[in-house]
Amino acid sequence: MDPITLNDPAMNKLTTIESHFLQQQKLYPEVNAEVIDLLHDVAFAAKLVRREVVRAGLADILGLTGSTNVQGEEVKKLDLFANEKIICAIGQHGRFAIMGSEENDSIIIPPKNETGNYALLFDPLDGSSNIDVNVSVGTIFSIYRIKSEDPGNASLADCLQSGAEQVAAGYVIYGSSVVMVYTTGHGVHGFTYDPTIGEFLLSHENIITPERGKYYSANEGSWAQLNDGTKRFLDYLKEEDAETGRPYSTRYIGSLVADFHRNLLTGGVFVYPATKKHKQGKLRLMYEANPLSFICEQAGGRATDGERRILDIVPEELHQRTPLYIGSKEDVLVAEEFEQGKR
Ligand code: P6P
Repeated sequence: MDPITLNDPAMNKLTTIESHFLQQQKLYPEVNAEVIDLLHDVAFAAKLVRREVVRAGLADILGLTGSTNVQGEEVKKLDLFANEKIICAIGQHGRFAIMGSEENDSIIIPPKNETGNYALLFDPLDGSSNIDVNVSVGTIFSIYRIKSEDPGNASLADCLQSGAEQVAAGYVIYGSSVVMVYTTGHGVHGFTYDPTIGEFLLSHENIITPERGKYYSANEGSWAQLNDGTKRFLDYLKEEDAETGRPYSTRYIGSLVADFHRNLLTGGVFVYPATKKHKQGKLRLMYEANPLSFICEQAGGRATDGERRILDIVPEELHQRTPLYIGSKEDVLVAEEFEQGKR
């Protein structure tokens, strides 16, 4: 039998996320080496978080949250565990100037002599309340170049940049498989984790989201709290109209990353508007809406707060919230027309 040759179809290409990062840097020299290093660290942290998330159901055996497990180790809430792993994985290499986390009230500054030129904003484990019922959850992150001349004096202002300033963004969805999706502004690429070799392997190259979808994601249990525009938009999606592919199907998992990821791949729209309970919306601008909006636009989709492009919003607070309409471009445009009373 002849030895396999490199152009043999059987030579299935296995591209690890690390080698993809390096390819991106060669193809796009403006993607700074420090950004690539940070992406490496995030991918590593994701592997550590995955290890615990996939066995979360064993908490009874391992020890309940806040207690100690059979090894005598303290068992942390998984979102706090994820938070610590990401901070340590990023912090240990001294590659960042400042971090902002959904779990930390204030910013995280490295030791003076261990700093880089970038800010990392992240939600370590969004939807963590779903873990107990084995629903997919996710890590979401944004990377910005700081504005401060001296990285050793980075401040909150270096975090409070509009989403359009992001140099990279991504998420990890811990579901039936674990997938990491990222962009450096040059397309959107997805990698599926192979636990047998401990690598994220390229599985979704250059993701493009459909112009129009067939799913909508909204918590209609909040109907009484919704404004008239949102109610009319949701009613519109339920009407029968073959030409516009209506009625759409409802898909609402209650875990942002899971709903976003499905809509990104299949097409659809996710709406979390301002409600009577969440007057500014529930979702966070800096480490949920901005990173997902960067990815969505890179994949050909659209993301607004019903009026403004999410990436144009100038943040005032680290943990500020925003209404979010995100997904297939045509669906989001229709949502905006209802929100703005044009339909
Ligand atoms: P509701 C999870 O708690 C979360 O932050 C997002 O992951 C999710 O999209 C949203 O809240 C669900 O909120 O009000 O519909 O339960």
